[in-house]
Amino acid sequence: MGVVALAGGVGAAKLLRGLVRVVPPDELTIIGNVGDDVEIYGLHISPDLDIIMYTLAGIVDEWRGWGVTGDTFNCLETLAKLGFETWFKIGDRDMAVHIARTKMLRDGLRLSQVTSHLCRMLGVKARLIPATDDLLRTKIQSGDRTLDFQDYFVKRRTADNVTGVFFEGADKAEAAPGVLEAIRSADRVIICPSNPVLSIWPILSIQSIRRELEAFKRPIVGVSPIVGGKALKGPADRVMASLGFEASAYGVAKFYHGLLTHFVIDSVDWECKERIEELGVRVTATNTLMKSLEDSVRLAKTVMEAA
Ligand code: FO1
Repeated sequence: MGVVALAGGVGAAKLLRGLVRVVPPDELTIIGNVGDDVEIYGLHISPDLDIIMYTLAGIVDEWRGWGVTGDTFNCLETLAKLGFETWFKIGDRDMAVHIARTKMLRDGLRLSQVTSHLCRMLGVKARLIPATDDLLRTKIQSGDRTLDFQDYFVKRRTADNVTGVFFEGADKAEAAPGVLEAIRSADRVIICPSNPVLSIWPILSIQSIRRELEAFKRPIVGVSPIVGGKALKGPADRVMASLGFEASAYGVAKFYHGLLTHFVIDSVDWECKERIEELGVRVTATNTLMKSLEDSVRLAKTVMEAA
């Protein structure tokens, strides 16, 4: 028995820092998105896994939500002098983690084994597993162009109109060791307040994970990342609207239709409650903003009590 959380980056990490204070860490398994992973300077970077790992290790740069607090950028500055592109801001300490990950992957370890090692060394007690050890990359379509995720997200600052999204490798990707077993033995699954299209869909695009969740007989509790029609962070509202989903808490519930049993929405969205309940989903309305650790703990408790 335990809790499984499906997680993207910053929004998920904020809920998870509360959840680890409400659920015993050895009962929590976090399944992290790897669709955002990217290779830069020959290094394997797993942004969402790192955001979660740094947050739970207490070393995340709170202001940016990613990277390591107080990091310096000497390596990046030298790379710029050497004529390399430096639009992806990797700090020196962060760089060390990517070097370590890449070295271990080259030595033949799987991403799930590497992640487990990094978490242990950084003092993260909850179990963080990448959704898959196989190649899975989120691709953004904008008209007739196809962009790599980080080109769209960081380099081009989400300026392109998203007309389609696909997940390269999803048809062949297997769930990483431990993922299906964790879901099977969980007494609830939480879908963190991450971008449904860009962060959670890549996880759900892995057929074995989707099937396991569809067969799951206990509560699946979502938390809306959209409040008052606006994404708490990032382009979730614009992406949902441009793909034909309503950019609202209702739109998110509809997106997860068939999976969700319970949904936690913000109190400002109370007028969505009835429509969401018509989808057969029980709704809890509360303050979902997580500005402080106390906010995260309070929301985590609400999520645990929702079902
Ligand atoms: N996000 C940015 O907006 N700009 C960056 O320069 C940036 C660098 C970066 C470096 C390492 C890392 O682990 C994450 C980084 N992120 C950066 C965050 C990340 O790319 C996105 O927030 C996620 O992929 C979306 O969840």
